[in-house]
Amino acid sequence: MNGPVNLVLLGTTGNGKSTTGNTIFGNKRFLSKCSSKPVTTECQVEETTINGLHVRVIDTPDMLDEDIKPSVRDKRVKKCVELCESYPCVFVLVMQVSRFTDGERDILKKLKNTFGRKVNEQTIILFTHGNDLHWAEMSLKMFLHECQPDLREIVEMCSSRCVLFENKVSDTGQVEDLMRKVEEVLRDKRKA
Ligand SMILES: Nc1nc2c(ncn2[C@@H]2O[C@H](COP(=O)(O)OP(=O)(O)OP(=O)(O)O)[C@@H](O)[C@H]2O)c(=O)[nH]1
Ligand SMILES: [Mg+2]
Repeated sequence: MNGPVNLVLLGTTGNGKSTTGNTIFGNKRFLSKCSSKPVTTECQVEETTINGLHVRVIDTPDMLDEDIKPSVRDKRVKKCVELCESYPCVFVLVMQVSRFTDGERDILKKLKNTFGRKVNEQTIILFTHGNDLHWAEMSLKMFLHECQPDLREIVEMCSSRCVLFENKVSDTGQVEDLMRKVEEVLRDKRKA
């Protein structure tokens, strides 16, 4: 068995971090719900083995929003960084495909301040609400081709490592796509 590797789910509240975690496991490990308030308030770690790779999935509360009280934010960041120290990390930046917010414009800068300047080399962008694209008859490639410059810059900084998830359907193909990108990041990290 290879690993362990930390798969760290990051991003704006409500984008689907916890639900994505549940899709990875194929069952409900993390609390996720429709809510006007943030749902996850503490990091939660769950472990599994996927294709022989020992994976520690770390679900996180939003740590990047500037409206969060600094003392709360610092505590969340400290806990997450501590959890990340143990093993190699792959960061999964969870975004809603149909919604790019002002607060997300400099999300990569915030991630660099938190996890180090090379964080982009270990980051995969995971777009949720994949059915929105499906209904618009658009592929992820088309979406990225037409997306706004700020988002394109983030994608390019992460070497276009993007995956599309629809958490409302159980399709193991999407988890396989994600794991292929995870292997890619780990391979590049070993070469570096
Ligand atoms: N239609 C659709 N809904 C989704 C998808 N992913 C997540 N959701 C819904 O979005 C809502 C928020 O999802 P969560 O997983 O709780 O979001 P989160 O990022 O963990 O939010 P916080 O814990 O508050 O930071 C829930 O109602 C989910 O069912 C998706 O791919 N498609
Ligand atoms: Mg959550």
